[in-house]
Amino acid sequence: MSDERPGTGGEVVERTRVESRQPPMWKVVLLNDDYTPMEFVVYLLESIFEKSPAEAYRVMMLVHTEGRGLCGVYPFEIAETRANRTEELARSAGYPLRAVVEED
Ligand code: TYC
Repeated sequence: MSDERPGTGGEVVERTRVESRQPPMWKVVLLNDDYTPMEFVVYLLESIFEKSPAEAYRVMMLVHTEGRGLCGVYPFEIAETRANRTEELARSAGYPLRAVVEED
């Protein structure tokens, strides 16, 4: 009787999972605070994270009620750049808004 288990008969065993060869992705997570105006957060989500007005409002309200919310998932450099631009714009407007990058 032949052994039908893969990898026991000298054949090449191919990996079928492709995910592990992709570069890791990174989340940009927006944090709530008591000072940044809602309209300013909506504006940042539209201009930096390319959200529609409705989606930007939804994410802003999620952060406002839950404490944190996902802005998007990107390769590391894009995630870092968008998080930095978010905090820079907030800082220059005088707001303490935080956007953090986390591995997906
Ligand atoms: N909590 C803020 C307010 O009541 C609004 C806000 C939403 C702030 C989302 C930050 O990431 C944030 N003005």
